[in-house]
Amino acid sequence: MTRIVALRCEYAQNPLGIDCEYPRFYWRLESSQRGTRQSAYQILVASSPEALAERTSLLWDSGKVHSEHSTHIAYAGPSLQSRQRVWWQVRIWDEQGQISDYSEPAWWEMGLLQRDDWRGQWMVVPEPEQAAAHFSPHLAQQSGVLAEEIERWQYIQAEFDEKARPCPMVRKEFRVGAGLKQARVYATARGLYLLSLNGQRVGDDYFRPGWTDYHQRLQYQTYDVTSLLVPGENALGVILGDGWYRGVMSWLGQRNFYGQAVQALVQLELEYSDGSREVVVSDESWKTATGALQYSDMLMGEAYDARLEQPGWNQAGFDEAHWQAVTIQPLDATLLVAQYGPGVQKVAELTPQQIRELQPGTYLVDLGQNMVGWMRLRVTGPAGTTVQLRFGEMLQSDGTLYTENLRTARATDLYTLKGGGEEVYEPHFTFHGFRYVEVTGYPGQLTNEHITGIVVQTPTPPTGSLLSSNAMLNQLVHNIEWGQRGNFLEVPTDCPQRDERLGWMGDAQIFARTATYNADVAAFFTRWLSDVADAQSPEGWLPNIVPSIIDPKAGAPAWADAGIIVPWTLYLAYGDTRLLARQYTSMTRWLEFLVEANPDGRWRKRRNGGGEGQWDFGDWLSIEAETPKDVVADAFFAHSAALLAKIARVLGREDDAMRYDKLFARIQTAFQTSHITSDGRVAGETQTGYVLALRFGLMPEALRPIAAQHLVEDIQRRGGHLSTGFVGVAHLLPALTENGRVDVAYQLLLKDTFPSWGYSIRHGATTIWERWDGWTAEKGFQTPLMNSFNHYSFGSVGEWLYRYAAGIETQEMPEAAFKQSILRPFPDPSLQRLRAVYDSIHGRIVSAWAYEESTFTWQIELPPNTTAAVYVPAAPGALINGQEAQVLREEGITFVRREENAAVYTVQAGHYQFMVSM
Ligand code: RAM
Repeated sequence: MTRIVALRCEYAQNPLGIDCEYPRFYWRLESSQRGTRQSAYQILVASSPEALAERTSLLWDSGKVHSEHSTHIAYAGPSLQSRQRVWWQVRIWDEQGQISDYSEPAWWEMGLLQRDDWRGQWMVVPEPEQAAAHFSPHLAQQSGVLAEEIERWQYIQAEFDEKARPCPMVRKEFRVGAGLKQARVYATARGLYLLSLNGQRVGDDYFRPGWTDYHQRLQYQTYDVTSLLVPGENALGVILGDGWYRGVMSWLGQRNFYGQAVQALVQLELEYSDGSREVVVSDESWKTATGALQYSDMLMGEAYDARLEQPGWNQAGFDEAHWQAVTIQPLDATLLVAQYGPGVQKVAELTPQQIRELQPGTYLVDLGQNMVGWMRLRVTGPAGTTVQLRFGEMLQSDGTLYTENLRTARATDLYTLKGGGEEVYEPHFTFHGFRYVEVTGYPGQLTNEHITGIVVQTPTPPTGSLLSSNAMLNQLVHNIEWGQRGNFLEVPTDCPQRDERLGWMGDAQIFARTATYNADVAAFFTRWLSDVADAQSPEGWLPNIVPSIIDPKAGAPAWADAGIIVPWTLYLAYGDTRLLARQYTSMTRWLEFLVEANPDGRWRKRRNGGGEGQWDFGDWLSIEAETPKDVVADAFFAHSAALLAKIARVLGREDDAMRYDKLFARIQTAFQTSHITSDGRVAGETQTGYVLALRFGLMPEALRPIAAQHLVEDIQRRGGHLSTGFVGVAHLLPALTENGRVDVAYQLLLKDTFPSWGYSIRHGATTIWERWDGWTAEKGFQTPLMNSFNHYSFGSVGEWLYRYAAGIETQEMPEAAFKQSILRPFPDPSLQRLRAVYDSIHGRIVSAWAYEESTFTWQIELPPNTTAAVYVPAAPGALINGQEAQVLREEGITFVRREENAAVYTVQAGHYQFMVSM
């Protein structure tokens, strides 16, 4: 019997408050039988669960649709109204025409779709007095650091101290009558907001309304607050933080980037059983004051003085006589959009592995894991005692906290006790990237019970797990996953700790495919890609950073190209053609903008904004190798053209596709003429040069073997070490594997001498480092000017682990998203066992192989409603399950052909085992 599970709408489980007119449905099939397939489906949509159950007055009945598709099925019923909640379920016919039961019902609810649905206004808070700063100076001056830079950091910090302001609170009391049926809050802010109702926090998400370019798009959130309300008097309370809106941003120390004054917009809608409605909105009747939050800044940290709390401020009956009136600004709702995907949430708690007392009252806490979030502190002591928490990723050689690499980011939280019992504190509007915490001024003995690491991120449900017989490799996988966890916070950030934390496009594109294996990042990237399109300049520039806060007209090769590469990657992983269509204008504008200035197929103009070269990164952070920037630029010019041709084809735009094919051919020729010699050498003769030429289809077919040989020789000359930077790294192992040198790929993977992935692991890394030489035994730390220990780019080797080592790959056309998988592992005896599990959008795919004496065993699992081309690695003459490859016959398996080192089969959904012996 086939069961239908995992119903999703716009990638979410029962989303509340969406503004997508024709949202899309997703489901998965569960079956214990081999070969289960869907031959048709029927979707029902109704206004209530009852109507759905009775199948009467349905809003939409798709009827029986003959289709195998179970993803991205768009709702096609009548337009839905603001606030409307609808219920849906689906049944399917299997391959034998058997009808399944209907799934459990699921729902989605529309947000506010019309501008005039908004009745609230912006509440602007009068600027409160400046907060006093009370820091203990800690910015150690160390030799080796550019003195001027330190001075600049100190200047920015001092300026912060001068200008930091307490976080305003706003409140409003209102009455709820009898017979309340349901209530929703629609809210957003310029700044960050924390909403409470009757003293209780609304929602479990953080840093709302999230980060978009607030000048172009501002998300609002929808919360179901029915259960928080009581008949009679109630109170709404909002605390406002600076956040991205006006807090300190980037190494430039920008402040008030989006605006000067924080503002809130709140609309509470009450619906009674008799059908009547009431609405409580932000207007001039709200009152404001400040309280315990002295300041809260994402980079600098937070200061909270519990003595200044205003108990009961967000509950009814509070005396607000001393509170001030807010001022009002009319609302233009044009920029408001519903939040897409979930907001930042707590995803884990970490207990310290070790707490050392450095001196009386000063402790050093080691969480054993470089993480992103904050600490929850429990403390008992006299009123007025201040506990200081400083955060860092590493320790200095004397065992004290290392913070210089945070640059301007002071990353310090201060909590001042109110006294009178145990107090529990967590910061509100800041986060840190750290493994170690220095706690100063703690009254009493600090133990594990008093301090806990709170890990936060934008929720992206894990979809991948990879386990091998090699402990170092397992740690690498762990580090890749934690690098992703720590940097998928609202936007794909480069790093989470120093004064940067920006949506660097180069990092995003190189890591995106790995990210899709590790976690369900569909909604996360879908949202961010609308920011990418927003960030495009009128002429066509895509920037290097999105949201764009540095230089909007400065698209560098391999950075700006994320605007094409990431949508394509999402298409591969999730099959999202609507996303491709949505981004299409942005992608073509970018490429045409380049073509216009570079008709000869060499990307020489429009490469770095002003042309000064400052934003032309080349193979960023490569090690002892300098790939010519022209090679990188032309390779990505070609790659973007090739991808755009594919994208056009997926979208059925054959004319465009042919045009971009031709463009690719032109760039390819230009590349070969300018950068490739007749004996297969790529200008610069670097690993990155070779792998880009090989992987992007730029190396003439006949020269591929010799080019691959040059690549391998370079690796060997370096004692089996890599030299790739951000641009080449993800392509290195795939290039070797595709060109017959999987052995070398494994050598690089498993190496632990410098430079290698293993080197950082041998020295205790728990996340991926920004630089191969972030720390070395010979030289210690790299310059603090740029040295993050949680930067995912080099973790992009994860893609190779899933796609090549384990061999879990999708067909691209006519469909992607593992509807038709290609299971083709590339094992190597240097690794005894590997098991990869990947929860694709169609369900679980498993590939697990092992070398056991003279047998190679491979187990696979394919989800219902999918098929795969399966490549069993077997040399000619080898027996598969005791039989010759050609004659192997089993239910669900069909022999297709013999390849040099593999027997190819078509396989239906199910579990299979292949034993290969000579
Ligand atoms: C660094 C960032 C990022 C990289 C750019 C070029 O400052 O951390 O990782 O993409 O530079």
